[in-house]
Amino acid sequence: MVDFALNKEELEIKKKAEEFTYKYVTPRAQELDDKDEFPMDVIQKAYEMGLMNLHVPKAAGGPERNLLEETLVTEAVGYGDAGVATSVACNNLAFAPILLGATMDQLKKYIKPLVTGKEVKLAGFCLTERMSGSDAASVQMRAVKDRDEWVLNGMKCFITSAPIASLFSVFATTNPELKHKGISVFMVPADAPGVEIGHIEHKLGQKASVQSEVIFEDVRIPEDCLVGEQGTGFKLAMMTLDKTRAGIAAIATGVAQRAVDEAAKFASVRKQFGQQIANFQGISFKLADMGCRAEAARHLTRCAAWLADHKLPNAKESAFAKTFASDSAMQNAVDAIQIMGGYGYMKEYPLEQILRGAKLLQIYEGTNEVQRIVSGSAIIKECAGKDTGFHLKYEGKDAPQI
Ligand code: COS
Repeated sequence: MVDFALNKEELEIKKKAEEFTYKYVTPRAQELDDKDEFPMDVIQKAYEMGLMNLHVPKAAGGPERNLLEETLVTEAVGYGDAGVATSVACNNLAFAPILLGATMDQLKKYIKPLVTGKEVKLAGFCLTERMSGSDAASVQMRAVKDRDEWVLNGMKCFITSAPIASLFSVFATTNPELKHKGISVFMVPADAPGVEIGHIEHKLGQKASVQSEVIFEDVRIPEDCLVGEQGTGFKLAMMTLDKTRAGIAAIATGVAQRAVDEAAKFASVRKQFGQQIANFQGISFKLADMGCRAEAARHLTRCAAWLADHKLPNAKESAFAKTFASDSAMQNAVDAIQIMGGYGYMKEYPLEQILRGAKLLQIYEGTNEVQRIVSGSAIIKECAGKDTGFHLKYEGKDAPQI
């Protein structure tokens, strides 16, 4: 049976996230963009309202909610500000490989203290390096075993929430010759000796999230900081991204919907040629396409999340959702500005900031080109040997070569 209705718990968390956005995010979005500072008070509020760390199991101090519920939260927060949504969601990304690979004892020791205190604690997902971006298997950061400790050396870049993080999930290789099979994931406390924050990035948009380099110099961590088996880090990274790309798609859906709503509101009050511009088909057809994109993005996103929640493969659907939703967010922001004309381009209106924030959605957690590699190769695999009912007229040596 297909059921598009949300259940009671889902509606409750969605409502709570919408209230958070309405009260604490939307009214502050322009100020946060101007200040370019991490909004700790806003993220603390999200934490207090139970909108963070959603997947952490109850036994490790978390609320043990599912991915569909996470997408409801990130869509609602993304509607107000994509940067705040990225900061609210950053722990989901950093914790995911740990939740996938660690034992309950490890979760109790390393994750529970981060999710049960009064103050919000943040974590960073350290995969990307200067020379290892889309090609995630080419990680250079080294991990060497020394008796009962791991010693880490290397540098990570563009790490979300790094300057204010308490814990990092770090991908490092024990043997670069093994390529992806040499990569493992480690939990590294941010205050471990040898961990330093490097250059802090200045970005085009999403100013309410912060990214920086993290430098690891002879960082010694106990052997129980290794997550899962040695050499499983790349798989854990891919499994993580299959989940979290649905979360990014949800932020993008929120952005796409906001652009529709602001443009429709403007078109309903703005009068030209003696009537509201919404009456002109040049405007209403554009709004129709924008609304269709936002709704389609929402369905793709929820489908990708639903599959993961039912322990079904979702790599292709997550990639579809992330690509379509972020392209839609960008297109809707551009179209909304066009509908609003000169007003849309001005800083007094929210659309120019929404447009700058939307661009990053097409880039982070795997560029949309990487998403197309993932979904394209899944399609080719699925179609191999598929009988479509169309058969070539000639067989054997006379068959046309295609
Ligand atoms: N789930 C589980 N395992 C997966 C997987 C998935 N979704 N995708 C790939 N794997 C496994 C493969 O099965 C293969 O395992 P075996 O060697 O045991 O057969 C292994 O991982 C390597 O797979 P593949 O050859 O496809 O890896 P590539 O090096 O070609 O990389 C891409 C594939 C490009 C998809 C990957 O590097 C990627 O996602 N890059 C983007 C990284 C990213 O998103 N960075 C942003 C960081 S967060 S801001």
